[in-house]
Amino acid sequence: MRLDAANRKEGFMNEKVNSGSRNVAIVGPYLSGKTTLLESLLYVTGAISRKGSVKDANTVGDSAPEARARQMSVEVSTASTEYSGTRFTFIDCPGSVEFAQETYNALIGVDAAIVVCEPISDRVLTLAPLFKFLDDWEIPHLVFVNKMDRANIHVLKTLHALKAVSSRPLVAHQYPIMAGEQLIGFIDLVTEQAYHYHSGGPADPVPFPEELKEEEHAARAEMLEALANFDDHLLEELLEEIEPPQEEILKDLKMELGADLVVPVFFGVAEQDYGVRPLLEALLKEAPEPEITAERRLSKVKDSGTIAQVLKTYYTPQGGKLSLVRVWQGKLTDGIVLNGVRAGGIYRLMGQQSQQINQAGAGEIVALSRMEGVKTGDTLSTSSQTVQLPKVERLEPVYALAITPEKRNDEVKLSGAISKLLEEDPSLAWEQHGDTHEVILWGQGEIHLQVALERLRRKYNLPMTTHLPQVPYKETIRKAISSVHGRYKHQSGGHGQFGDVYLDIKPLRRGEGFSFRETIVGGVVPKQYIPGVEMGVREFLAHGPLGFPIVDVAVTLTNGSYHSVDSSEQAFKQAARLAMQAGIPQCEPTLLEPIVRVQISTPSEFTSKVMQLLTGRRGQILGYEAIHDWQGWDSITGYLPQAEMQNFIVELRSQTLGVGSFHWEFDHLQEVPEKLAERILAHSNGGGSNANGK
Ligand SMILES: Nc1nc2c(ncn2[C@@H]2O[C@H](COP(=O)(O)OP(=O)(O)OP(=O)(O)O)[C@@H](O)[C@H]2O)c(=O)[nH]1
Ligand SMILES: [Mg+2]
Repeated sequence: MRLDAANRKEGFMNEKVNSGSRNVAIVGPYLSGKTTLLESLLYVTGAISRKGSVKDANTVGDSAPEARARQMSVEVSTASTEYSGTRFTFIDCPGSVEFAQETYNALIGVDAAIVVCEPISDRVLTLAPLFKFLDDWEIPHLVFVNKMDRANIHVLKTLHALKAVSSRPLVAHQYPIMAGEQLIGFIDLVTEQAYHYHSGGPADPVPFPEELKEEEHAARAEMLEALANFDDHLLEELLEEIEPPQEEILKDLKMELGADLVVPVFFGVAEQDYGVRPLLEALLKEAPEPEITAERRLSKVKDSGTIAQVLKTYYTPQGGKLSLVRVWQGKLTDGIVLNGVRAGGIYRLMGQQSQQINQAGAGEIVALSRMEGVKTGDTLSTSSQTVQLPKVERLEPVYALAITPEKRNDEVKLSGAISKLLEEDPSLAWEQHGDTHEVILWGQGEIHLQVALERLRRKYNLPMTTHLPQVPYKETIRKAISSVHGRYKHQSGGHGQFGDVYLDIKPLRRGEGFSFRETIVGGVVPKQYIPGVEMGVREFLAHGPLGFPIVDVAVTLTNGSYHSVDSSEQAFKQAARLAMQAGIPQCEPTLLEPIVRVQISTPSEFTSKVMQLLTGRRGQILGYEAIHDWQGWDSITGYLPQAEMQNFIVELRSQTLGVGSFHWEFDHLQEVPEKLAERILAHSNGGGSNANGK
């Protein structure tokens, strides 16, 4: 660990002068105050003259109608401002787990992230997946403990809980000054200067509050010790009780934050702009410059041309495509050709507003228009060789709804609109189910799909109705039967129709599918008619007596007869169907249901609850173990009937503070228990719509 940390620090040793920009993502749990913090950052830096609020639905961050309507962020939103001569580009990310893909895709393009959380220790666990992502990608981040004006806050308990979920050491950068339960100021732990907040301006320096001396000293000593773990010189000073110079502390903070070795913590009230200026100061002085992030990301890239990466794709209400990109190297100029596509224009974004610019340099985050064929995560370059920087994995869809256009004629428009929707949001997926013929929209949860459907309505004028997807049940047989007879004889006008077959039908083992053989001797069924027999059998199997496709059966054509004039392939097909129709009901048809294999991740304190959840839904546990690179988390593997998967993610989240997640894949078909099969068949109206009975 120490070696690894030392290596990472290496890249940050060459201290650089402040360059012209910083790109910072604002992330954190749902409703912690990220959009409010962005509004405050824009306000105190003068980018906006009037502060909007989430309640009044007029913030820069939540400008999309779907976000305004819900008072929650549903996609990333970008805004730039200037502070002390440096351009800051902030990306306000949604906090809901259902929109996590947005956040992850954007995070890989920033120099640092502000993790906004509430001072409620019980909720801190919700930060665990985010901290893991930040540390896996080594994205420098600091914590802003917001809402320090709420009742019942516990600073120490919150810090303690935060330390438990972060794999990197947390270092308090400030000591909060409280009056009762209200935050009224802070002591900067580097300079030991105390400040009092007041509305409408920067905090005022005040004399050191002597009554806090002991706690402040303890907090400062803890910070210095954490920093000294990565700096032997500082360690020596501490051991020899030499007061380290402030510049040295700041330098260490910068290097260690930049290398994602430590996580500085700040406190504030975003709604009242408290703590927002100190945060800006820290970002300015301690967050890594864009060049440093680029050096790290491009370490293996040899190309010398322009390189940018797509962090988000938007389809604007006017129908134009905008690709939000981080410029890693070189510059973007008007009409630049990247990956063979000529960019329409370069824009700086401010929520939903965009301002056209002529060029953008390395280290900037801007939008390019009309990059057709280019997707979120793609690396764009002027080189003739393809460059691909690491990109974020696509989150697997875990929640599904079947959708139908309200207006029948809209069916043709649907696939074009959905593919644009998927470009904007790669954590959506869709399929036209082969068995049930439903169009199924897959995503991360109920709200995620609702938002997607609202976008379909608003942007593409495609109102949809939804219903629970049918479970793709199948049928099989339990018993074999020999020599079932099917004879088709038809005389209408001139030419007659004649086919006559005997079939053996027997069950196969689960998963073996279908096989067809013939044991005809003496040409009693001429060769040219045998494909017709197989066709008739297959057609019958597509829709069994219970209403579902039949699988795992073997059919053998053993005997038959023909007529030299009236027989045809068609007539034998009919004869085979008649034989199947007569035979299958005698073979004890049974219902099969799809079983998926799930792998669930959960904090270990919820493991037993999650196992109960699985078994309570007719699931079967195959095993569980600790996740080796994620302390305190378990992975549970099991089987779950697909019929029980519809709301599984909803329940799983409600049992695990919202952080449980799962991967799944189809595994096998299994007989449905008899009682349940009866219920399913009673609901399925003789085999047409086989809703899952929920
Ligand atoms: N008391 C208090 N409330 C705050 C503060 N900051 C934000 N809020 C309120 O918290 C709620 C959520 O704020 P948002 O800014 O939308 O939170 P968010 O983190 O952007 O939410 P999502 O993007 O949906 O995850 C709103 O009602 C805000 O008014 C604060 O400092 N103090
Ligand atoms: Mg928000």
